[in-house]
Amino acid sequence: MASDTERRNLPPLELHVPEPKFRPGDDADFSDIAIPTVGETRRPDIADDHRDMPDLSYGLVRVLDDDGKAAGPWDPKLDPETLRKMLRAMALTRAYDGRMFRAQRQGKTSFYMKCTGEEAVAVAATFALDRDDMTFPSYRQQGILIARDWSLVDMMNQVYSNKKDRLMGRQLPIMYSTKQGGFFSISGNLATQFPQAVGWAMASAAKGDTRIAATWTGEGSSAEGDFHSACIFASVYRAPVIMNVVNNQWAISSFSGFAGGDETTFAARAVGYGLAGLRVDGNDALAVYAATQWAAERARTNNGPTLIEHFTYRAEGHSTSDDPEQYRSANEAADWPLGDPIARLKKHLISIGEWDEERHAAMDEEVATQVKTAQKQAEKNGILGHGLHQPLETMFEQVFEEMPWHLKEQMQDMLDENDAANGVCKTR
Ligand SMILES: Cc1ncc(C[n+]2csc(CCOP(=O)(O)OP(=O)(O)O)c2C)c(N)n1
Ligand SMILES: [Mg+2]
Repeated sequence: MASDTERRNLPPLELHVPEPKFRPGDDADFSDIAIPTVGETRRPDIADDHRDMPDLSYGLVRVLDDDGKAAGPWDPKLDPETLRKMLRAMALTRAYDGRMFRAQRQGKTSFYMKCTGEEAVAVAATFALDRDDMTFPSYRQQGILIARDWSLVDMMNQVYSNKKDRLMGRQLPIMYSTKQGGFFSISGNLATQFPQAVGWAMASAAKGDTRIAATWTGEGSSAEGDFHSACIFASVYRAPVIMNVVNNQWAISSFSGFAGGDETTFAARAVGYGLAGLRVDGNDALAVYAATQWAAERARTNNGPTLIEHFTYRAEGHSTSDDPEQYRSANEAADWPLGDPIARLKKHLISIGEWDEERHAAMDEEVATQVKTAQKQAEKNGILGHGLHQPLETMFEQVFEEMPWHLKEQMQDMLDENDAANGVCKTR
């Protein structure tokens, strides 16, 4: 054992507290981010052993170069019609976000979250999945529902907690849930969807089914214990699942360094857990598509799960309750070196002669009208700004098959209190 005298010669122990590189007022400079050229990150065979591909966790799968040309081994070589559909779904997602954000500012709902700059992560991945594959999203993948042509009116009914809200006002606005849409209920408890997705995938395999699961979490949430237990289960049982970490650099006001992003890549966690890992340019719709297609094929052929890090940037605030100007440099979004996913796919389509500025402007108008029309229809069912549209009892119902006595008692207390508050007199 060291004596006190020996200890005196040791430096005092220190903790490292990560600091973001830029704060409000600083000029953000991303020139130190290593961006491999298109084609530099190889594409292994889908049946290759995960032990033979640790380099993929440190590379960056890219297809679109700065001029909008598609190249390299990951080019999914999609036909122009599919590319245009993907572009439209991303533009519709952005238009929907813009409209719903404004609705919150107008007092029509209490809360909204945009996915600006991250549209490719959900939309392009959904295009690469089968319609009946099961998705376990976080709150920033509304693009999945839009890519699956889900009704915007139905989504808005949930945001407005109105009388047609299929969740009957029991969820925070934007926490959609639809079994028919293959879209698992979003949970406010971060990362819970990860073990749920792995469990669903294990059940699919146990039943001899052919459907796979895909799940998404933010990089900040990947520091939760649930993320890590999900990785272990996925690896041990080779569950048919795709696990996406959306590294948009920020978790509200905490930068990615607090989740481990300063020390290594998020994809590199795959190496430690014995999973295939891919690091992907999340603003390149073709790269997201190609990586998801690779991982889906791998899962579907019993070659195991894949952890995909989507390297992207949260271009706007965390939610309607956030003001990013308080904690990050104002020019970060505009200077993000991987650009904007919609602008990049548009440029690609133009470069192959399958699109032009006029068609793009017309598409933008069409999606804006589509969203406006849906909004009018949804508002006929009520808006949250006008109060509750569901009976208070729904708060207690549909949880237990048989409501336990203590909940019955609490429900009655609530109804009595509500009556009293409304001046309803009861004679016994
Ligand atoms: C278990 C848990 N911890 C904390 C929160 C509060 N919270 C909500 S969103 C958020 C940030 C998550 O950031 P990230 O995972 O990077 O996802 P992003 O918002 O960037 O998409 C936090 C801390 C929560 N909802 N649940
Ligand atoms: Mg984040």
